[in-house]
Amino acid sequence: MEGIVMRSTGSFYDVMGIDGVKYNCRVRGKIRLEGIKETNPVAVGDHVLIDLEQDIGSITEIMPRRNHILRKSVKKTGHSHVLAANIDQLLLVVTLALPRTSLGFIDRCLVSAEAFRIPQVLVFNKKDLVDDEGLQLLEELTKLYTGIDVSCFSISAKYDDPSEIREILKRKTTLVAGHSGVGKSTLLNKISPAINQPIGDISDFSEKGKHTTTFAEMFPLDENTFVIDTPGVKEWGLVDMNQQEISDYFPEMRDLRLMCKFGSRCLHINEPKCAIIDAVQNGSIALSRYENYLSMALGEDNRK
Ligand SMILES: Nc1nc2c(ncn2[C@@H]2O[C@H](COP(=O)(O)OP(=O)(O)OP(=O)(O)O)[C@@H](O)[C@H]2O)c(=O)[nH]1
Ligand SMILES: [Mg+2]
Ligand SMILES: [Zn+2]
Repeated sequence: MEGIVMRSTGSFYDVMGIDGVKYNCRVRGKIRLEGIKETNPVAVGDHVLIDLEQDIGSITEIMPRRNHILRKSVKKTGHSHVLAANIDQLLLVVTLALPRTSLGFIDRCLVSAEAFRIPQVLVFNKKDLVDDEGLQLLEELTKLYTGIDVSCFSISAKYDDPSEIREILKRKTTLVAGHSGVGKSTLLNKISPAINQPIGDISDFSEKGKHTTTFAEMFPLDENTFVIDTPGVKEWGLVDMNQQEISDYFPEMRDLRLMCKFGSRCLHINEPKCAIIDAVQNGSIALSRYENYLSMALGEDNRK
């Protein structure tokens, strides 16, 4: 029978069969996807074939993926983790307070999604906790990211009506990601009480979340509408990309970089007549974006 992987624990999978029933499955034998070294061969969102002869189903085949999104494992070198397969957009939940998401983290997530050609949406959550200074920053960031075609929303998932966000989910499969404690599960529960995910506290000491959601799980909202709640991540390791490629994944640099004197060999670090450096100096490319570009191009660590 054909089905979609709704939840993965790494050894067990919940697969929704085309009959609408959820089956608990394991992977039988070795399933290999060509060219990818992954810690998890089967991901949430995968279309699979299952064999239901035993009391526990077996996943026997993964159908070709339309796309997937990977994050490099920061602990194990050379390993990548598929966050989900067959998705239409990434919804990145970030916060300016409790915990504070860094712009470096935001840009790494956006670049990763862009590398897999997955459109991105930014949700600034916990608006109720933001002071006047924070509200000004929120306004600036909204302007910055809207300017590079990332849709931005600000909300307090705890108190506000999320209908605007529900609207952009329609007829799409959306991967919801972000640091632990930013309110991903709170937002999804508000969007649909049927989701009913557990919610965690924020540690008083570190002001960080407590990794309440432990496995990625997909929930149906309406017909052809799915959302995937994921465990919070601390760092977002970029998958291998060469230095030239990185500026391709910054939409504001993509066309401009063709104007650099050294053309495609320019890495926009300190080369003469660099169109990107000029644009940073005249303010048409945001300094924070350029600094995060540099940290990625120079291969600095992912913890910023
Ligand atoms: N003040 C305020 N608190 C919020 C808001 N949204 C979520 N929270 C709180 O933030 C804490 C963490 O929320 P979760 O929804 O569990 O966060 P998460 O992103 O799913 O975290 P992980 O599952 O650990 O990745 C809870 O105490 C929520 O009540 C908000 O808009 N305002
Ligand atoms: Mg959660
Ligand atoms: Zn350049």
